[in-house]
Amino acid sequence: MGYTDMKGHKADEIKIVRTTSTFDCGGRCPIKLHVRDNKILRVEGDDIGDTGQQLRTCLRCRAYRQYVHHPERLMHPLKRVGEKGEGKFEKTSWDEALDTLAGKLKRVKEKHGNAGILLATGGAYLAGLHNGGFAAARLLAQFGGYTTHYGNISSVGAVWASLTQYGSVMVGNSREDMLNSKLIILWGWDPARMISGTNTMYHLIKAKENGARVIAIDPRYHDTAATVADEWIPIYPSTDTAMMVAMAHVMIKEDLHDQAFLDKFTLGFDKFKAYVMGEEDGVQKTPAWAAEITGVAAETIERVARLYAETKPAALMDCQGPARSAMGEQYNRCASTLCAMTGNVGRPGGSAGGGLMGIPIGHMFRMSAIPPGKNPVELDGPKVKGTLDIRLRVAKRIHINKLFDAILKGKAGGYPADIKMMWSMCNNYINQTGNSNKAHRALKQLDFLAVNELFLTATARYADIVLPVTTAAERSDLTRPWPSGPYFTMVNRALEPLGECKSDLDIAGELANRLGIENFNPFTEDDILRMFVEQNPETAPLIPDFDKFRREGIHRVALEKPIVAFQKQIEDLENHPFETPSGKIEIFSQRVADLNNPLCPPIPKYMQVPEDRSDPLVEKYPLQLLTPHAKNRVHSELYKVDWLREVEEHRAWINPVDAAARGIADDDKIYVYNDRGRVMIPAWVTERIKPGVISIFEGAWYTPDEKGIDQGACANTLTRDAYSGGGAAVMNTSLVQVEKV
Ligand SMILES: Nc1nc2c(c(=O)[nH]1)N[C@H]1C(S)=C(S)[C@@H](COP(=O)(O)OP(=O)(O)OC[C@H]3O[C@@H](n4cnc5c(=O)[nH]c(N)nc54)[C@H](O)[C@@H]3O)O[C@H]1N2
Ligand SMILES: Nc1nc2c(c(=O)[nH]1)N[C@H]1C(S)=C(S)[C@@H](COP(=O)(O)OP(=O)(O)OC[C@H]3O[C@@H](n4cnc5c(=O)[nH]c(N)nc54)[C@H](O)[C@@H]3O)O[C@H]1N2
Ligand SMILES: [Mo]
Repeated sequence: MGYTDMKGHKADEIKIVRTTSTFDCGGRCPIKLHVRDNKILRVEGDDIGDTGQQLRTCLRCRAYRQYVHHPERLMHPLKRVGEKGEGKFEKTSWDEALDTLAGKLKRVKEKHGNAGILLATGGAYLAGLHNGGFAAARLLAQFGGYTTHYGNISSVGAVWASLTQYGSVMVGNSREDMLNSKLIILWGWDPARMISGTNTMYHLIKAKENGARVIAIDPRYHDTAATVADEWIPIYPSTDTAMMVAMAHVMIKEDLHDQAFLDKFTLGFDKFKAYVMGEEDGVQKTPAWAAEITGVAAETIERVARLYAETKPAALMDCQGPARSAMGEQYNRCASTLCAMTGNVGRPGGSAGGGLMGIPIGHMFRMSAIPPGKNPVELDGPKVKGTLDIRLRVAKRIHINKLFDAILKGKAGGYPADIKMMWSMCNNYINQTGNSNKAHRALKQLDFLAVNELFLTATARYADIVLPVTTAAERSDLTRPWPSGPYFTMVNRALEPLGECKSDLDIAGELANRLGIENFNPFTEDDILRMFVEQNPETAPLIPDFDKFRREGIHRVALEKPIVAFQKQIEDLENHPFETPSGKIEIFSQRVADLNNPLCPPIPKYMQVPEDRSDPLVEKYPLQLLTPHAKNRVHSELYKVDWLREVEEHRAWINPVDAAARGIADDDKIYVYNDRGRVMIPAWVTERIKPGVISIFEGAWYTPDEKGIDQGACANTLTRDAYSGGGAAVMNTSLVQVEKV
């Protein structure tokens, strides 16, 4: 293995390790790390591979070397010596750090009971089996239990919608199926930036070259639109459902919908129709009605409705950004309803909607939360049937976007426990959940916080103890590709742990010894991976040779034809019913009706919500704030990497009309603020955003100055810690005002 590189390093001094990262990213890139003297020299991308499919590495994995060897990476345990949040720490030993954490766990258990221990896991733990969440949950369950959160902050809206409508979260087609589409509607979907499966953009460009017409409906003229769209339709945030409902109106009125498909495969279309045509509430949901709400001209809505109904097959691609908002799940449900009305579900070149885009292959583990059942604190919770999501809600958990509110208010505020301490890993929640200033107050108040981290993040600054963990370059793991597959990836240890870093698994093991839990890690990191692949019904039939998989870091699944979600159901409903209670696509859901929650209508509906344009608060805060994901980071990860910072400066997108009205020129420093907080950020004055809307990418680190102004311009300084009826975290429904600094 190896070569002589430009600096004359000899081949035998360099080892090449095939691996992947574990970022909570929309892609999963196979990479080759060239390593010498425990240092990554360079990062190489994927080969063509035995299925002829090259999975091209994007900018974030290309910067992996700068991330792993970053000068600010934590190299030894820290204990806080300054105020919480101030960032003053001093070096401590592993023994002292672990003794402190173990001692605190024992004291809280004794004095307040296990429910006082809050375990916060995160987005990042989803990407790797050995990332902290699973080991810590196992440990704390054996220790008598803990309180934790439910509702993935990422995609609950879409999960709720898909489970309601289809009874399944595997609602996506493999991406090459887009080559069968004649029309592709990117409805709040920007895969050039958020990837959505490593090869998605490749197939989307191919589809375009193949003659597909592409329309983007988004408040922003995003990178994907700029690359492939024939048309951009700017829309006000949180109003998509109104446009979709009006499209249904056009189809029903002009008899463009596929009634035979609806009769055979769906339940409750008549109820939806009654709502759309105004029989339910006296309001006809016409294009003129929707134009007022959405800022999209009535003629445009009519034209898109006709085009979508008459072009076969057509793929309406809704995603999760608009769903991460107040009533966000209605957008995904309504998209699925349009997909059914046009008969595109289960058909090559069509789509099922639902926002998740997962295909049922390449998932070694599907957990989007710690599974219920093993945690003693939850065992006496009410027993309910229903989807995992519903069971988690009643299992004495806290909604993820209410984590800090729960710390502040405890049982008196209606939460399941009074939180005395928090152990946090694989997340940066002060930064990534709504209302960072409230989170700041909660973390100031909290008795004790321990954080397993790679960097001194915004959250870690409040910790009493910070435990330095290894990157995926320093350990072995299994990872999931973003749900497009079809391939499996393996993390191969390329480096010995840097500094004094330890893996989350080892940290849990050493704590177990201190808590008197015996035989906690009977298997090594590597044993677990082998057993997982060889014994898992998802992977065992597909990966016949673990050692080869391990060597190559990737196992690609050759597909004879594209995978199309629900194709089996559409071809043979009798033998393959949908996994819903009725066995059909549920446009009306009795399960939801039974919840009796006015914020959870049993058919998809447009509803006005706080902080949309109809809120009187618009007088004070006239701009709608969007908080999409940045191309040069994964949330708050990679924030410190210089190469990636150079890619794009953190600036707020603002339309020239809104900028001129406030005397703001391009690159001026501006304040963006509302009652929750104030950030300072340079302006990017651009016609790429709809007037009345401003956009700040999520993930920049919350950095309040002494006046409380967030100099880091974290988007969540401005968002609410709210969730909608179906559980979607409200990240894209906030009103703000802007002024020049
Ligand atoms: N580079 C990068 N890629 C990532 C991530 C990352 O942090 N960085 N994170 C990964 C993760 S965990 C996830 S969950 C996914 C997230 O993927 P998404 O949820 O799809 O991404 P977002 O950027 O939030 O939003 C997508 C688009 O929706 C638009 N949008 C927002 N609100 C509305 C609305 O009300 N109406 C309409 N029509 N459009 C709206 C935004 O302008 C944006 O263009 O991305 C993954 N990929
Ligand atoms: N306003 C707004 N907010 C959002 C969103 C939005 O669209 N708008 N998107 C939401 C979405 S989709 C998501 S998924 C969440 C993500 O929310 P988080 O999961 O909180 O975000 P990350 O920045 O990915 O934080 C992961 C942290 O884990 C650390 N880490 C990485 N690997 C390991 C490991 O092996 N062990 C340990 N112990 N730590 C590790 C990283 O250094 C990083 O600090 O953010 C949500 N927040
Ligand atoms: Mo996410």
